[in-house]
Amino acid sequence: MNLKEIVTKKYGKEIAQCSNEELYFALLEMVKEMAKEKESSEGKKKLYYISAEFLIGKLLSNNLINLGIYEDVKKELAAAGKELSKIEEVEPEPSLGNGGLGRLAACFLDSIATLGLNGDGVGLNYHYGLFKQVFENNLQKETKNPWIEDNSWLTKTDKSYQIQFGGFNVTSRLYDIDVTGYENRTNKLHLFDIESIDEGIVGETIDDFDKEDIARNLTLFLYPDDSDDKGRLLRVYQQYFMVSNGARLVLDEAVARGCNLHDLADYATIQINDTHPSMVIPELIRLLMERGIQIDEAIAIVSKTCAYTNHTILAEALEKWPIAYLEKVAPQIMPIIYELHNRIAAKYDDKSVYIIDDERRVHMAHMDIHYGYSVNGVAYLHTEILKNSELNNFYKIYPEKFNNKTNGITFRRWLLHSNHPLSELLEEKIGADFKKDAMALENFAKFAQDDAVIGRLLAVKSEKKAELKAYLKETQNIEIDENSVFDIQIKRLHEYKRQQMNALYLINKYFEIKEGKKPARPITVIFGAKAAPAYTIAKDIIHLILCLQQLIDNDPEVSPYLKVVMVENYNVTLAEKLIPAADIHEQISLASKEASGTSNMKFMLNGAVAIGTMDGANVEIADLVGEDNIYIFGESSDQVIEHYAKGDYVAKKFYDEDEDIKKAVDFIVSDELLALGQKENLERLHKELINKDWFMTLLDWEDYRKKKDEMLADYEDRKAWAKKMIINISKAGFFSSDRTIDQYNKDVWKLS
Ligand code: 26Q
Repeated sequence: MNLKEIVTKKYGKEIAQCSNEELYFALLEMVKEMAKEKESSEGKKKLYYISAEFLIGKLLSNNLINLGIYEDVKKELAAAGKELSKIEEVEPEPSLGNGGLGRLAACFLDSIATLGLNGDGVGLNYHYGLFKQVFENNLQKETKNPWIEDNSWLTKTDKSYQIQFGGFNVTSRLYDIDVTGYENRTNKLHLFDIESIDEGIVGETIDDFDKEDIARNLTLFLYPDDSDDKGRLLRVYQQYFMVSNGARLVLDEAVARGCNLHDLADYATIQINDTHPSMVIPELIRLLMERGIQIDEAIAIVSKTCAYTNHTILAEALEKWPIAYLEKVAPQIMPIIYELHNRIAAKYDDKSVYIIDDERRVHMAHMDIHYGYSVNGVAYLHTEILKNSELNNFYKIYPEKFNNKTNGITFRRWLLHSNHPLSELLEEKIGADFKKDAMALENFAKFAQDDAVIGRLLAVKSEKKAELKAYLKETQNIEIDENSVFDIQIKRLHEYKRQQMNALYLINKYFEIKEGKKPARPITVIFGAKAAPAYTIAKDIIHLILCLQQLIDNDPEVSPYLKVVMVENYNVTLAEKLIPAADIHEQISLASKEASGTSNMKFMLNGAVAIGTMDGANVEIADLVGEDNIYIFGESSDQVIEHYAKGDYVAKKFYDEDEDIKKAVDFIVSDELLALGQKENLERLHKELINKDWFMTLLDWEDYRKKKDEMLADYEDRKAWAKKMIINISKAGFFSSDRTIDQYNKDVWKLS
């Protein structure tokens, strides 16, 4: 049925008479119907991408684009006096992920379907997404973030399992979301839920529910960190629930396709997205044994079926669950984990590769590496660090298992959807090939000296800046100047990502302006970041930025030249507005700490220029665009790793010896800021920077400041800057997730 017919049937009226909400629900129905027609059962072997997070974002426009009907629907609505962009706003965003890892999983599903591969996602149906962030008194507060409505992208299926936990069991229910490929097949995102979930037990604040009542709370929340013990235990329950359901689904579907379980690896491959789903290994072994397969063979089968992706080198982020937790949650898999451990302990003396350590904790990543067939990092540098330092002891045992898969992003969402005018300009100049073959963007490079194209490109950027201005005014009552330089840093708030370094730069700029040294053009620095609720210093950094924002807004000497904005509740929807509007993007993590980063790729594709360290995928971006088209600063990963090894970085020395650093750092506890903020938070952050600064902010600060000033000066040569934009866009093709998925398929999954 077309939209008109659905609307008539559903509401008995014309499109013109419908509310935006009614039209949204009608479109949802239409998209689901069309997506269904493209479902496919083709392919003997099937991929299961199992992940605790799928940060899919809003789906309406994306599905319309992928189904090839976006323009037609837009026109049909316009003819009835309706605006598609207004209807988009009705859709709640499913924030089913924390950040990069979850968004990557969503981009991957898009590319898997777009390449026509037989592969589905498996995860959990959280009723509340990542908390909604609100600011009160310049502090972050967390509130609940519902997204499921009576009518949503979820389709209830008839699949259901009995999942056994220590002492009780629950009934699961599978819900599916269609994953439409770009002009290709429809795959599925399978989200498991429990039948007995009870949203009623959640109070006003997100922490206010009975955390022990697993049968009613299991899938209520996505966990933002591992800071409190009860929450941690709940997370283990979630993980086991996810993998037990996932493993059963894999086996059922394989059998339905003619698999006899001995040949499971010919029918299924499971990509484990970080260690959150690692229990799938012992669970699958257990289920195979239940179905009559001997342990040796069960282990061998699973070891040919599971592959592991690592997303972090921060030791504290590698999951190690106490045996006591696993015993409580899923005692039935413990004998298998012991067996897997004993086989390793019998073979190797080196305890660093054991699965169970002396403190009786299970190292999830170690289990994945020993009993999976592939281990990959997510950018060249990251994989090198895994091989040569972090996981070197494993690399020595299994060099053949290690491989790199540099992350990517789906151009459907991050170009075609979020930046229509740029897509149109590209299509006009280089044809439509880039939509399916991202490397065709290279052809845009030949316009680097073309004044007419430069003019058009700068006009596109201005248009997107004006759109962002209007959006922030309307939704957050924030006023920005579209003629200023837009410098944007959006990512989770973490000390290693060093938003605090950007803040110290701003303090320094504030001083300069006060002293009469005015920038060539006003600068607008925009932050977007959520901090994990229990991550104290991260919240203090948000507090500092919000206080700075207020201080500068209220200072008529400074505000005409500098504006600081921390947008509230940064999420995928906001990213889609912010990224196309950026002139400059900040990728300033301490070298060796950011596994890849993916916003760096999105910005580049949208014609923004990076200031960054040689970290994560920045290294590959720098290689591709060349040094004229990126602003690199700071110590290298080798130097940083050496500082950690020697323990020779002392923040206090930089503070004592550099006047500018001292002045900027001390401003955090100045009377001006204390008048706007909380003493406790600001003092804590001040102390942290001087006495600890684990991520070496002060080490790179001077270099950062120089680079940024150089960059802002270069921005004034608009033609030379536009050339940098063109080179960035034309080299972005490598970062299409279609390339990443093609490599996973050729090297790892080998689907036909
Ligand atoms: C772990 C235990 C308990 C509770 C929460 C967690 C948890 C949740 C989310 C641990 C890690 C995450 C997310 C990690 C993440 O997003 N990593 C990012 O992955 C991106 C995709 O590969 C990379 O680009 C980023 O560099 C990396 O930081």
